[in-house]
Amino acid sequence: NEPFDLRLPTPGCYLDPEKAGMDSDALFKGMTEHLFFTLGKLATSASPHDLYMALSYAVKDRLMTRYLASQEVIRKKPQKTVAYLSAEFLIGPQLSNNLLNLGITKEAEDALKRFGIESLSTILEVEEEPGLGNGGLGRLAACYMESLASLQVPAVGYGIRYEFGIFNQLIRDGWQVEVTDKWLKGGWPWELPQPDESCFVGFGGRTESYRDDKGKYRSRWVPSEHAIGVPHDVPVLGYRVNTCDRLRLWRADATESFDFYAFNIGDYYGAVEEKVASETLSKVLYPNDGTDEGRRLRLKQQHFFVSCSLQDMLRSLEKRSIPVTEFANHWTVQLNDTHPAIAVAELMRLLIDQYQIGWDKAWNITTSSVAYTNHTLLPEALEKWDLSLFSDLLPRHLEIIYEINWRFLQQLRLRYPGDDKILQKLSIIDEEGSKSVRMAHLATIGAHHINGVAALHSDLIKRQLLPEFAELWPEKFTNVTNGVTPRRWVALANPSLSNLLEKEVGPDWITNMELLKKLENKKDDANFLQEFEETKLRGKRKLASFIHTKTGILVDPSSLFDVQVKRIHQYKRQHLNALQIIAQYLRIKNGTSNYKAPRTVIFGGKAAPGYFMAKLIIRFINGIADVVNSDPDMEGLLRVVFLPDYNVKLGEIVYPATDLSEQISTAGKEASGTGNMKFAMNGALTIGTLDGANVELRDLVKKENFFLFGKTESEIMHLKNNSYSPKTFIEKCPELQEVIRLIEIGHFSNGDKELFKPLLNSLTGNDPFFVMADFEDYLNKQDEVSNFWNNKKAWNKMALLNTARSGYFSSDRSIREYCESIWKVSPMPVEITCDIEEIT
Ligand code: HBZ
Repeated sequence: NEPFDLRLPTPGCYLDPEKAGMDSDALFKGMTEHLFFTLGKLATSASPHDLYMALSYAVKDRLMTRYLASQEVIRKKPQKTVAYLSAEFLIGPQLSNNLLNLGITKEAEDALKRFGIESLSTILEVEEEPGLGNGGLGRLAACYMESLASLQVPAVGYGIRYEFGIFNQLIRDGWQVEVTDKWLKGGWPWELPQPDESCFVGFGGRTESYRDDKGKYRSRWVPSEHAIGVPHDVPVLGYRVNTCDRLRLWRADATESFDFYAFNIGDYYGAVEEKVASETLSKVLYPNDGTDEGRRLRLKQQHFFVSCSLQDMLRSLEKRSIPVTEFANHWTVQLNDTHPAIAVAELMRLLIDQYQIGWDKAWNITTSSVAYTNHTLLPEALEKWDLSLFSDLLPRHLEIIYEINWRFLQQLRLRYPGDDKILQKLSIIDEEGSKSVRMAHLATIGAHHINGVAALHSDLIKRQLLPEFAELWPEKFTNVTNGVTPRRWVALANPSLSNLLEKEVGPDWITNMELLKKLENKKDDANFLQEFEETKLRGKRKLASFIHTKTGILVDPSSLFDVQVKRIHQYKRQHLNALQIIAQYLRIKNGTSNYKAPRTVIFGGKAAPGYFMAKLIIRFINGIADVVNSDPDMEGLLRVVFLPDYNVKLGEIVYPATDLSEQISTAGKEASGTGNMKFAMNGALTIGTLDGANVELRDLVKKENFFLFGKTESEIMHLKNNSYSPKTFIEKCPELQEVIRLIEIGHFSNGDKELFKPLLNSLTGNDPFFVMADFEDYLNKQDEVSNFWNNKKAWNKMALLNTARSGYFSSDRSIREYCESIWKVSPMPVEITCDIEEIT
């Protein structure tokens, strides 16, 4: 393994690869040059945004040696590379992360001081985050890229460079208002456009057969439309290693040839329309995190980025003179949910039509390289495409899918002779109603592994979602429990906790979270627990000040910070939390003694713009907040806050400031959850159901350090199958009746009795998410929470044990599991040396 030679003319390449160029003088110089040459500004008139840009460019320069060295290593010594295909990468702000991973945060602070900036946070605050994802799934992809690089695994993340990411959320009169996210408006310094590596993608048209050179009949696609994918690469540096992987995001451009043709025939407007249409492709992220709308443009987006990515992988083999038949030895392709599942058909098409490889060989290559991660069991979220839409847009892919399906069904016929039911059930084509293509079936048939994202979820995939597939191919089905990166979610977000951890167990916990187990020794050490509490208080003060600035609400950092941040969804049951707040409000109002501890209940999260109930839940929470926060009786006892525009940046403020983490989804509905992990690492206690990764979290932290409530998945199933009636639960619970009555009379809607009716009707009608069934247990558990809160020593001990025992949820562990059991790839350290003698 030859070391990368630093003498290549790369900026940020200095004599000592460890240190040079990384000191504050060099950073200052780099910033000054970028201010002058790149931004056209004088240091004397630079705004904080200018300084942010200058520092970011200077830091990006310092990634380049590692970035190029990492690519060079793969070129020289071919080894299997992970291709993580995801329609979303919610990467968050880049500057602080890159400073941390390079190990030059202090140096950057010193450089900034010379521009009169006393605190790095002034600069970090002006950074725009790219909101290229909806929630958990997109953020998971970002954590995984960071862990891959930190574990020195060669990897490329492939996705879409949306011009507009997830909308920004405003709250107006208690309602969510969506505003376009113009993350690129001030320029984004972290990307490297690579127009020379653009790819051509077709859509529509027809297929035709023709005779090849050998006289053999073949099929080919004649698309009617094209788009060009221009790669925009974002370097992803690992923590204190040389590996710098790549996130390759495709931007859609119009094709010039078509424009010229149109110009020639004088159809100027037609040409412009074509250009507008193909540039619309990567315009906007679909803001749905659950329901699948089955929109034409979305299928186009999926095919667009998948086709570009696969062409890019194949091209990389050609460049290295590796035969494409070796594809599976060089690329392992992970599908992040079914959004990139068209890859199964597209890889087949490229191999067969473009590279003239026979079906069996192509199928073998495809199924040896593709694996699929499922993130949901919710039927409305499973992607299906109308056959008519599919054949219109991707006619050749449909032919290939029919062939895949036919061969698969033949296999089934042998195994289950005469059983047409099972054939219908497993077929890629859903024949019911208007026919459609089931993307989960395509992915399952085309993949060598299918994994769920938490133990319970993976189990339910086998038992409920795809039982016949699991019986057919038990060896394909596996679990990889999600994880989150401790670099962003602890080291960056929570510096005071990190300092304490470092003092106690040394610096290596950042890459080996299991070391935190050592903290268990401190669980009865009053001084240590006090220090631990101090770190939490610091986080709470910061959040309190943020809340005040953003909402005008004053909250008390010594109250219990009870937090639920995640997308707004009925299954996540923010309304269960809201109802519980009303019950507490009533207790205080009624002067009963069972209100136990002062609380600040904080919510954050976006609702899909077309999801009426979710938007009504936001309005409901704000209605409650208005009443509670303006009532003098609540002073010092209860506060309710809805934090607008929850995103990665805000998450970094919220997690360290939380005492109680709300993970209260209906059992069986939340595939994993990842917020639950971030909270636990930062020393929050969880109140939660036995759902998703909560199950594993509770096992790890031990049941006495977790507030469990609610029906289990099998109890929920039982209720469902035995004509569940929420009324029976309401009748048993007088407090719940009072809560409902108060909403009915319009107490939280200025007397408007209609506003929350749809919500109440749902809850008291069929209550699809079993809110009524779990209410009483939840309320009782909240009392237990309050009792513990009143015993600070006990609370701190439990909180410490959560931090100490949550190391399992590091995404490093998840990625190791993917590498070993699914991808079969190993780390490949990148060496960089520089012979000073030779240079001078
Ligand atoms: O993926 C989430 C799951 O709900 C959550 O339980 C899990 O922890 C997380 C990571 O595995 N799923 C999503 O976030 N899903 C989406 O954001 C989504 C986006 C576009 C869609 C469908 C779902 O069309």
